[in-house]
Amino acid sequence: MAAIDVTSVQSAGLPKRARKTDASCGSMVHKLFPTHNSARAIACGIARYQKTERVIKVAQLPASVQQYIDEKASLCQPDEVHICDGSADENMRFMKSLQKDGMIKALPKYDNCWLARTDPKDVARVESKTVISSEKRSDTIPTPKDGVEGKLGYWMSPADLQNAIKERFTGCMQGRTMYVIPFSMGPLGGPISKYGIELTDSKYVAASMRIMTRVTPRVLDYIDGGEDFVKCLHSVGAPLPLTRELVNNWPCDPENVLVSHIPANNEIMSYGSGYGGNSLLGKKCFALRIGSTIAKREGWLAEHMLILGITNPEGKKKYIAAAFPSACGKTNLAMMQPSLPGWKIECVGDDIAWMKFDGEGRLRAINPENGFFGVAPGTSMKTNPNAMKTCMTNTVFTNVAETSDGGVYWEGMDEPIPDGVDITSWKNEKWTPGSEELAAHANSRFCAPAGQCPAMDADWESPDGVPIDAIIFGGRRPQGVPLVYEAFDWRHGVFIGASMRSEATAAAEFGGKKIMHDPFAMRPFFGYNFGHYLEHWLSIDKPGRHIPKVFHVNWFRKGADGKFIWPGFGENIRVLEWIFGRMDGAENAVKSPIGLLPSEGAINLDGLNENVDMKELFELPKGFWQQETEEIKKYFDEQVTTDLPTDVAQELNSLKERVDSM
Ligand code: OXD
Ligand code: MN
Repeated sequence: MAAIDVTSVQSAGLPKRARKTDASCGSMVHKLFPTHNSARAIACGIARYQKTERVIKVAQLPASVQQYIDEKASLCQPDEVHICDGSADENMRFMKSLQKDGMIKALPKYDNCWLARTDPKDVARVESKTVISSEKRSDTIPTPKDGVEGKLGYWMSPADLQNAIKERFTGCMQGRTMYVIPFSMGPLGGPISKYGIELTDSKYVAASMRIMTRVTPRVLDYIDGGEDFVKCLHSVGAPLPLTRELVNNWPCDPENVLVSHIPANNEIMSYGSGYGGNSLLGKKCFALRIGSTIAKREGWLAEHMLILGITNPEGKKKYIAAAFPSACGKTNLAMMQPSLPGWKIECVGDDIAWMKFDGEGRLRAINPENGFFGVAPGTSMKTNPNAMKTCMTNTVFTNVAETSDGGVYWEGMDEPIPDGVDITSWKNEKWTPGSEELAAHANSRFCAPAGQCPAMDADWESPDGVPIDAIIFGGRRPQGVPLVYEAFDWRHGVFIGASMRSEATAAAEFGGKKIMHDPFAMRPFFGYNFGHYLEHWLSIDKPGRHIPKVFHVNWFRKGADGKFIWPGFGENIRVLEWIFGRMDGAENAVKSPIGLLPSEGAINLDGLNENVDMKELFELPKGFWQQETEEIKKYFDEQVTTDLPTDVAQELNSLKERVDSM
């Protein structure tokens, strides 16, 4: 590593507070970093942490990691650098310190559970400020039709991104500590797993990353051994002294949020938000956006999918991956308690699947995450008892309401509020049942360790992953789309994924009930041009591979009375039973213009308490499907244009012909 002039470092890179204490750190600097300079700032921080028992020194890190920290510390100018060891002790120190800062509260009703309230301006992913940067625009997004706004991601040129980064990140950590988080996505050392280093100035993020990923210094050994790592930089954008007043003690800079990705460097830089997918960079940024670009290069799939194991009453087991847009009940499905006797569902993951073909041509999937960042409202002992049991210990809640007896509350929790117990809303205001305001924000979350879920599959941490026999696509479709149908083949399945649509979600900044296109449930998460992504999916079908069957489900169809026709939740096992049978070679499907439907009586309704109008549930109104094909055509023509693979265009034409002759 080349020596750099210390004077230039002092004037350019060193944080103010470190500059003041330079003298006291001098000898340490020389001991740890005989030639390397801006590491001086780092060394000052390290000196402090040497008082604790577990100390990892920057100088002990792999050179590539040192270099990364060094570069970003020079830019962000933190006062201190702390390398996280991921231990429970360290985490407890973080929690106590966050509590002291008024950023979280203990929830004494449960065991090691905490509540954070955010600035109400920082409550969701900010898609409009999420960008991918590449030399060529067309590597990131398809070129939309003239005069049409592209909806398949945002591109930023490398030069513009550099300016935006400089503007935002220079000095953004002054007065704060930079936490270095070594983390693994997937079981450590597994053939599908990948590693990351997140640098953040938020202890809340450090604590949440410890739940959501595997945070351990052992990651550094793999990097030292030659493994690459994804570079993740995050700042809340609130250097000290503060220039704006904190709301709820939640530092952020909502006006200047930027969540940026550079696939060519395996790099993520996120500024201004402390919330969820904007700041827990292992999740959407790494596992999906950067992950999908790595997967394309290396010939595998990084998808917004849950993974579940399904066992029939005879003890036969299969695994399914399923893609649903946010807020379609993915977590509920992944942990479902089946209503049919003898059936068992076990959870491998609730949000993301990394899938790779093994040497025998089987598609194997891992859940790269280690925790659940689940939407709280609507979760109850009735809808998802496993999630409720999971989040009663070691959980960080964000933006839920609080009860005066030290517990949490949200819409749809379905639990009576005991007499004398008061509720404080996510906005920190007194809340009474029946109030027009929400008690919990619609995108309020529980962040809980996956290992605590009673429904976890025995193989959920298998490094080689579990074999996938079916892929399900789904959406929230109040009209026209039947409960379930099967693709004719892989190519048709790819088309079904490409034409997915669903009602908007609270997880992003959109409101309302608009039906949005959300191909593969990946619209906010594509790391590269959607047309190229489709080519990649089509290329999966190679001789010698066991290609999964593809299905589409819709639990959300409404009847003429405006009510859901299908009861959903644990009753969805009836649909999975049919899918299981199809995977197993059952001949109980009939051809329809849109795909294969369950033949009459093939969906088991035994013991179903409600009277379900199966005819209405499976009806295919010609007018609806004509309009649907028109919508899909318009979307492809306007958004994907010349990047649409011919195979997908042909599938659309065939669907149109079949629908026209209905
Ligand atoms: C999520 C999402 O998982 O928005 O948070 O999809
Ligand atoms: Mn998701």
